[in-house]
Parts: sequence; structure tokens; C-alpha cells
Amino acid sequence: MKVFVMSLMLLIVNSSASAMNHGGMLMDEKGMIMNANSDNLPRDCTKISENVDITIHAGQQNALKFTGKMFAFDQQEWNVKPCAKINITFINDDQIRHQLMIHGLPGYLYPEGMFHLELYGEGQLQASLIMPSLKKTYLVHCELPQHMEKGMKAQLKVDGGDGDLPSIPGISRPVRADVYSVDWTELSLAVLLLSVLLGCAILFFIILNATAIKDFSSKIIKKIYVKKM
Ligand SMILES: [Cu+2]
Repeated sequence: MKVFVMSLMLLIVNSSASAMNHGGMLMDEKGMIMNANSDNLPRDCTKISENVDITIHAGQQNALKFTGKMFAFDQQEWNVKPCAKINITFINDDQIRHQLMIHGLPGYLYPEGMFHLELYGEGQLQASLIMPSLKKTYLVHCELPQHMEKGMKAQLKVDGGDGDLPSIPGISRPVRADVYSVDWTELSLAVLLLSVLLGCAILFFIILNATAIKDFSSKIIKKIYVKKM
């Protein structure tokens, strides 16, 4: 009896320590896969049209090329055929948590209409989904607070999509643009004016004394050269 109880306890401990699978959710200490679907066809598809392998990186270094942004995926748009099967490799290059969520999918296949990958830090996940046939643009983003607003937003187009979503970095204009206004005071205006005047004065000095500067610099170069010899 003792042995049986101990084996049962070990089994419980082992199964909770390894990956848990609750319905459509796969979870372990590194991340989570929710609503992956590599077999079930959407109702409007008779077969899988194409197999598309996509690698998506998430991380701060991808945002460097976008002014004012902090997080981004390495690409902001993907295009697939109707009824395509997409095999996603999601790589988080940051030490912080990121998600890859696709919204607007049919609820009978993807609960809440959502496909969701998540990594709590650096790492990699793989999962597939099958897109319906509808010509549509799907939102792809990270839902952590301020991550989408700070640039982690993209779009997935099926059959060319039905337009661009707003605020996709490098693709579409923001609904409400960030403003980086300068607080002009008398002092900052004075500093600007002084800098311009000083810059002009230096430029004039160089132009007026071009020959003298040239002679002076060649003398110095000669001296250094002679010393070295
Ligand atoms: Cu994120």
C-alpha cells in the first residue's frame, strides 16, 4: 500500500512538473501554446492549399528602426493563400515576456477567435494553425501592457487581406500619432540663436583664414614627420 501511495504521489509530482495540457492550452515553465491547430480544416476549406513555414522573432532590437518604438517583431506583415497551413516558429530574443497572438479567427476552431503563443523570456516555440478562405487581414500582436502601443503589432493577410490595420510600424499611419514636441522657452530660443551665430562665425573664420590654416597644419605635420625620422 505504501509503495502504491508513493508511486501515485511521484506520478502527480512528475506530471505537474512537465508540460500541462488543458484542452487547447499547452504550458510549461518557459511558455505557452494556446489553440494550435494542425489538423482541423476550417468549414470553408476542402483542403490545405499550402504549407507555409514562418519564423517570427520578437525583441527590442527589432524596434530600433522605428522612431519612438520599444518592442517589435522582425517582420510586420505576412501574406498567405486561403486555407493555408502556417507553421510558426516563434523566437523571443529578449529577457522579458512576449506573446504572438493572432485574433479574428473562427471561434468554432479557435476559442475566443484566438491563436496564442507566449514565451516568458528568451526561447523558442513551434505551433501551427490553418487559416480560413476569407480574404481578410488578421491582427498579430503582443498583448502585454504597452507592448503593442510600443510597436509589437503586425498583420497577417489571407488572399491579400482586406486592407491595412492602423499603427503597424513601417506600414500604416497611427490613429493617434506620438508627439515629441519641444518646449520652447526664451532660454532655449536664445541657446539656439547663439549656436547658429557661433556656427556661422566659425565657418567664416575658416573661409577667411583658409591659407593660414593650411600653412599652419602642414608645418605641424612636417615637424611630427621630422621628429619621427
Ligand atoms: Cu511583448
